[in-house]
Amino acid sequence: GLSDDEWNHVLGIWAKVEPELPVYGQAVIVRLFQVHPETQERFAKFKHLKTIDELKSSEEVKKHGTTVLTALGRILKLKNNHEPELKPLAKSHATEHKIPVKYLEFICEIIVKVIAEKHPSDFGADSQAAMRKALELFRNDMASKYKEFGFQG
Ligand code: BLA
Repeated sequence: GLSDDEWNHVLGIWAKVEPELPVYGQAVIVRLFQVHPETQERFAKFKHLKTIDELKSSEEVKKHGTTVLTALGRILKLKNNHEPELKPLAKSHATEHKIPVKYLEFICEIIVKVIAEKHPSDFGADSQAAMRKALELFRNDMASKYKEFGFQG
């Protein structure tokens, strides 16, 4: 787990992200699809979006981005006790969406980058390191739940 100090860093920057969740969510999903186009193919509902302008102007992309960051925020706020929130998410991702752990790594790295771009002065080295650690904990616990649901990830 993370220390109290590390969680304070994580939740401190998250409090700055939260008022603009849809803006961050949209930026994260658009970037994910740009940098790792194979991830877009996992979404039946986004297959018709071909250009960057179509992605950026899609209300559905913004909505999905908001869903993702809302769920992540709930998990982060539970700190080291995120199991109840994580389990249903791991289940859907293992059995329905079948999202490899590698893709979780992709999106987590993009989340850190997008926050760093939008909050250059509030997201220093210590905060970034703490956020990376929290996201690693999230991914590791997703990966072990995946295995419980019979998905190798
Ligand atoms: C759907 N993803 C969801 C849902 C939530 C999240 C809450 C809706 C409920 C559910 O189906 O369980 C949450 N998604 C997250 C979180 C992250 C995220 C917390 O990306 C990352 C921090 N899911 C992934 C990744 C992909 C992905 C990396 O974690 C794609 C590469 C895909 N999530 C995905 C898909 C759906 C989904 C395909 C269903 C979308 C739909 O058709 O509505």
